[in-house]
Amino acid sequence: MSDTPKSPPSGAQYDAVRQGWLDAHVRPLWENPRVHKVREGGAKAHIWKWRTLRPLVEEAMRVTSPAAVERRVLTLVDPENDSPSGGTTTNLTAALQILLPGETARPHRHTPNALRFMIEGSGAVTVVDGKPCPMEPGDLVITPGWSWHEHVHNGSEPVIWLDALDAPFHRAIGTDVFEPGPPHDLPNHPEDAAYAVPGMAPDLNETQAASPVFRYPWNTAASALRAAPMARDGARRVRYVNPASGGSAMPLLDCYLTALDRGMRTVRFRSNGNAVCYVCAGTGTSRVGSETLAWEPRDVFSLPHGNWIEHGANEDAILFVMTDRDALRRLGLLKEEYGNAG
Ligand code: GTQ
Ligand code: FE2
Repeated sequence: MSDTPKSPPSGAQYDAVRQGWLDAHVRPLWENPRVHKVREGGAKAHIWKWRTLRPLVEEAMRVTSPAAVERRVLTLVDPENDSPSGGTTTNLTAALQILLPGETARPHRHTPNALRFMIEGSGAVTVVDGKPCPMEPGDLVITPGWSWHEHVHNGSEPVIWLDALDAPFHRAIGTDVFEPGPPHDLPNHPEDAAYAVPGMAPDLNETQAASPVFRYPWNTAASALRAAPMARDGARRVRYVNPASGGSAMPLLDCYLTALDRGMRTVRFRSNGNAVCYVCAGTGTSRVGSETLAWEPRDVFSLPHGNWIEHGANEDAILFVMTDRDALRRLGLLKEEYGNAG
C-alpha cells in the first residue's frame, strides 16, 4: 500500500485506462449520458389516418409473394422509434392485417398476447386453441399468450382487422418465443356458453390469467357501453374482462371501449402506461401532451406514457382502447393521475 495518492489519469493516459476497462467488458457508468436524465413531458403521440392507410392496404392486397400471402400485415411504426424491436408505442404494437378470400394464416403460438379488432369485411374466422371465433366488424377476438391460433377466410370479400400485441414488452424482458404448428397439447377450455349468464361462472380449480372466452361480439360490447355510468374523467367506459376473474381479458394487454358524448371534453389524465386507440365511431380531437390529434372513424392513434391527455368529441364517439396499464399495475409500477380540464 502506497501512502502517496496517485494523480488521476488524464488525456492519452485516461484513454489507455478506458480501453483497459472496455477490453475487460466493463464500462464506466459516468460516461453514460442516460444516467440521471430527467424526462420533460411524455413520448410523442402519432395518428395514422384511415384516409392514408386504406389505399396502402389496397396495395398490400395486390402483393403475391408467398411471404405476403402467408402474413399480409402492415405494422404501424412509432415515428419516434423505428428500430425492429420497437412497436407502435412503448410495449404495444398495432398492425393492419388483411386476409383475401380463401387465404389462411397457418396455426402457430407465441408468448405475446394478441388481439384482433375487426374493421372491414365478413366471413373470416380465427381458431383459438381449437375454438372457432367468427370475426365480424366491431368484434374483438383475443389470442392470449401461448394459445394456438390460425386465421381462415372462406368469405367472398377481403377482410381487414387491427392486430395488437404486447410483443415489444416481451422483447424487452426476454420472454418472446414463437412456435409454428401443427398444434399439439391443446388445452381444454369451457364452452363460451359456460360464461354466457351474467354474474355466474363455472367453479373450476384454477383461474387462468387470460379469459377463456376469446370472442367479444360488437353488439354485446356496445350494449354494455350504452348502460355504463360516467367514469372519473367524464367519459363512459367498459372493460373487456376475463369472466372467470373480473380482471383484464389478458394479463399484459388490457382493452376498453370508451364512449364520448357529443360536445364533451374529458378531465385531463396522465399515466406512465401506454395506449393505442381505434376510432369505432364519431369524430373528435384529442390533446396528447403538445400534440393535437383530430380523429375520425377507423383512424388509429397512440397515447404514449407521460402525457396529459384530454379527449373531446364533436359528435357521439366510441373509441376502442388497448393498453399496457394492467401489466404495469401488476408489477407495482403504474402511476396515474387526474387533473382539472383546461
Ligand atoms: O395474426 O397471429 O400482426 O402472430 C403479428 C404476429 C399478427 C397473428 C401480427 C402475429 C399475428
Ligand atoms: Fe400470431
